[in-house]
Amino acid sequence: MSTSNSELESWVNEVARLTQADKVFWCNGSEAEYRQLVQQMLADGTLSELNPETHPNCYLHRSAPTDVARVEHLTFICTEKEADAGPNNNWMDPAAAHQKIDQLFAGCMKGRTMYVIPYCMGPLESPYSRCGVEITDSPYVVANMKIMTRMGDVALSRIEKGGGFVRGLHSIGELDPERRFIMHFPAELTIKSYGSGYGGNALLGKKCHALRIASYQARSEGWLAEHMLIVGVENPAGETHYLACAFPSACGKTNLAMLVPPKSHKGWKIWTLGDDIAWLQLGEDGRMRAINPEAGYFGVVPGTNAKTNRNAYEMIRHDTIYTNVGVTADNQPWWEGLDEGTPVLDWQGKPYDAKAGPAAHPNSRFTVATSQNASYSSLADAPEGVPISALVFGGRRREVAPLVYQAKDWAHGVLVGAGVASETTAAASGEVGVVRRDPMAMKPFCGYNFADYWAHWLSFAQRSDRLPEIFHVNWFRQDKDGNFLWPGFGENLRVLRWIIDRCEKRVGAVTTPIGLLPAAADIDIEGLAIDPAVLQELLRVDHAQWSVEMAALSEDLARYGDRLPAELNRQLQMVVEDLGEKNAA
Ligand code: OXD
Ligand code: MN
Repeated sequence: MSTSNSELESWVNEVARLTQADKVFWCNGSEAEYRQLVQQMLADGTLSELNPETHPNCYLHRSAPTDVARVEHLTFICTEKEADAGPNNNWMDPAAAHQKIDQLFAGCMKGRTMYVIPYCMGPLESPYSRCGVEITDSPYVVANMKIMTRMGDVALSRIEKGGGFVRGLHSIGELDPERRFIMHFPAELTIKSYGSGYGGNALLGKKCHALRIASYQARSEGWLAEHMLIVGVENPAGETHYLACAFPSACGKTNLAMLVPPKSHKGWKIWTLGDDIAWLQLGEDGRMRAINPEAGYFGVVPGTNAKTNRNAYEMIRHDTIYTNVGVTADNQPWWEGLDEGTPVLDWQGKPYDAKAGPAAHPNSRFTVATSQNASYSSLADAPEGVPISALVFGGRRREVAPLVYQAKDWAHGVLVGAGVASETTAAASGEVGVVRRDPMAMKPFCGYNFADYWAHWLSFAQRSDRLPEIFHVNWFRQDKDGNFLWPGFGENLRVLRWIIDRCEKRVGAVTTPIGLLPAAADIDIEGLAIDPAVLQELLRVDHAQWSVEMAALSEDLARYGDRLPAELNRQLQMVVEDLGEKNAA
């Protein structure tokens, strides 16, 4: 017996029988275990060591070239009724899905070691945390899970105290895109993932558990599992406000979470709690509190440099696993946007040829412990989480969405979240650069029907009158020639300040049909070379464009039919009517 939890013990035995693994290895989560796994992967070529002088304890993993991103078309939510998964998900009947994927698992670990990884999502002592166990045949997954979660003995002992666990079964299989599925069985708190070693498909604690399964569980338990970073903004007087912000993949969540205040902002500090996922619960006082279920960052590498994100740039100079970056002649990791060094090998290990493509894959990643970040907040370990002042949605939009606006109230904020849309990036396979609706930045991650999810969001208004204010931001507005209108990065603090001032009722706003906007004078632009006309443009609401936007949103919401909460339609109609009146005026 490796555990006193008989349910876990019998599941592990059952999986060992099905997969015919050579050995079963229970991970204890120690440093020695991590080092031993790294040595094993260095020996078999799964990892290579990067320059130990410049990048101590940093390793490079090159994935299979066809296994570089999440695969949404192969990701399924398996509920008894198709309607419970909703039009936002691919659906498969649970019995059929088990049968299909178990055939792939049968015998797949012959000659391999099966690792059992007990993990805890969230601080070990927090009532908001939830545990899981991932079984995998990939030591790369074990090493990444060690960085991304609280795993091993500490998690196992929490599981053994009771409270249940999510079962995640993973095999890299043959890494064959034709034999690949990521399946979720929310009612059984079970995940089965076959054929991919890529983070989002293989590190099951992350997207599969902490978002898809957790969002389903959160609905029945009265909380929210969201694709949000958590950041603390401390002003020179020492007051800190916490914000949870949802952006679609690769829209700069990691950069915002560890923003470096610009020189003009002496005395301001940023505290990072999380860069990808927030679990939100109502505290006893009616305020919303957030924990980050993760303990590491699995961030996009390209574009990271000392100017765009100094904290990230520095934290990935040691004790980091790199996946799919290029390397320089002296074996340092290299990626597009690094601003130093020259690649000699690309992410596939081939001689670098600029004409043949980038050195680093656009979705190349770093895996690093959150505690390595200079702006890390120790409150990320607080069992009670942090109180959230504002929820902020955003997307990558060349036009339409202004720099920032505030929702009129909670219900309108739910509509604002439901209306999030963004130009696609390399984080998921598929076409890059097209506008895609991504409600609450959860399109790939909501484990149930969006209509029920919005109803769940709306229901919070009945449970508390101290909910956070809701905002929408867009750092990505461009002029006709494709130049960004807003400098972004550290300067985004100026927008966060307006958001906080609104929460504190320290500043007014201009009412428009889409929500409340700042007066240009209320965005502090001291020390910023920005033309006042550009700021006006950033804060302009183009009614004709917004009418088109609302029509597109209405069409999208109509896909949810009768299940769509009437309140969401009512909110939409109010915006549409307001736009109409303003157009007529
Ligand atoms: C991620 C994603 O990996 O959103 O965080 O794709
Ligand atoms: Mn993400």
